[in-house]
Amino acid sequence: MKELLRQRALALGFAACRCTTAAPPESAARFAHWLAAGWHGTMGYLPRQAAKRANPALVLPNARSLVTLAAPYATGAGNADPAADRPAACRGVIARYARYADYHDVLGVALRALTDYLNELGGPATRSLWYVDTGPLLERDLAQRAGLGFIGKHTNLINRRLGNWFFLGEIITTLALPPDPPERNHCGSCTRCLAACPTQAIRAPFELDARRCISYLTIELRGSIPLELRPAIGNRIFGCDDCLAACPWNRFAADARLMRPHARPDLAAPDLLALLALDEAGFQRRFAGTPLQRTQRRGLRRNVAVALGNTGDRRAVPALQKGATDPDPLIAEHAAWALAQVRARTG
Ligand code: B12
Ligand code: SF4
Repeated sequence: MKELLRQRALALGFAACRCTTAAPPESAARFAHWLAAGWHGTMGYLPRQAAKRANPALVLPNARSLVTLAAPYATGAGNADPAADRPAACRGVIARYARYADYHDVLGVALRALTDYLNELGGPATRSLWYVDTGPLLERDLAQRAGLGFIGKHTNLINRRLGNWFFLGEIITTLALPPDPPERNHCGSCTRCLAACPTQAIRAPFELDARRCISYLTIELRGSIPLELRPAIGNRIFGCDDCLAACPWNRFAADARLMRPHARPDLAAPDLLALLALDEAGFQRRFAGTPLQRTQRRGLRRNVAVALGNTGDRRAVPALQKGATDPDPLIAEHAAWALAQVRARTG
């Protein structure tokens, strides 16, 4: 049954499919410690669902197995120098994973089909739930135990054959599937990801202070971005890839088979001035169905203001002056900060 499931997963476009038991993840205690330290910042859903994350049996009663799947999203840049990802002034950078239609939707279609297939194989008593990202599971820990890859020092899962540019999805099920052997860590003495991080968010190997991570600051944080972290954000307006791009295992980065038909190359280097000027209808036209919906127009314009401040380009002055009088105090404050940055640089 497991082999049939694996073949169907590959046919649907996943690059790897492994199984583990539904026993609590080994890092549950580390997760509790991380929460206690407050490193999750304002992501209140993490402590709210902490008990479930520490015990998959609370997610699905009588759960016995977990199927874990990898869907690559490499954009073809392989292991390029992170600096090469930074285009010219007045252009922003969107993290690679977000240069596609929303992966929750794309993977959701494939995961639903695979879950239906698994339930068919298992018979009428089988219960299964699928998740991608939003489920109350410690996805990377479970995937490591299933042998799908190992948690790197940047805290993301690395597969020796696929590199680290891939999403994770899971099916949790009442079926008993034979578990695959776990993977062990292969980082060795490499610390390139720690050195690459612009904000020193990776405090120690495997320990990420999310409150400093540019991905958190530009996507999850709703309010004001701490002043001391703004310069390090550079022209990243949604997410960050620097620690992932630094990983040497990406020389094996795999083809984004499942995601490729949903690529949005227009999101690679967007014009910051055009983004700052977007009204709500314009935002929806450009970003409906993409991961950028998460920040909404307000969060994106806040990020764009910071990026324009960091480019130091005089051409941004009129737009930032207008932004500084925006009726939304969040936008006005970030635009005023950016204006001061540009003026300080250009005199
Ligand atoms: C919250 C969250 C975030 C937060 C916090 C990140 C984090 N590292 O936890 C923020 C917003 C910062 C974030 C950013 C990103 N995220 Co995110 N995120 C999540 C989410 C929803 C939960 C993660 C979680 O539970 N964190 C809890 C903390 C405690 O985890 P942790 O710090 O990594 O510590 C764990 C392990 O490292 C381990 N551990 C700790 N110490 C040690 C020591 C040793 C020796 C070992 C072996 C293990 C170990 O135990 C801890 C407990 O689980 C998951 C989806 C999910 N449900 O799992 C996606 C997820 C992790 N994110 C994902 C992605 C793609 C990203 C970004 C790359 C997006 C981007 N380009 O901007 C960045 C990467 C930043 C980074 N370096 O991690 C993918 C990762 C895929 C993969 N290959 O691993 C996931 C799995 C979503 C998905 N389904 O694809 N994310
Ligand atoms: S995503 Fe960027 S800011 Fe976050 S840990 Fe990695 S390099 Fe640092």
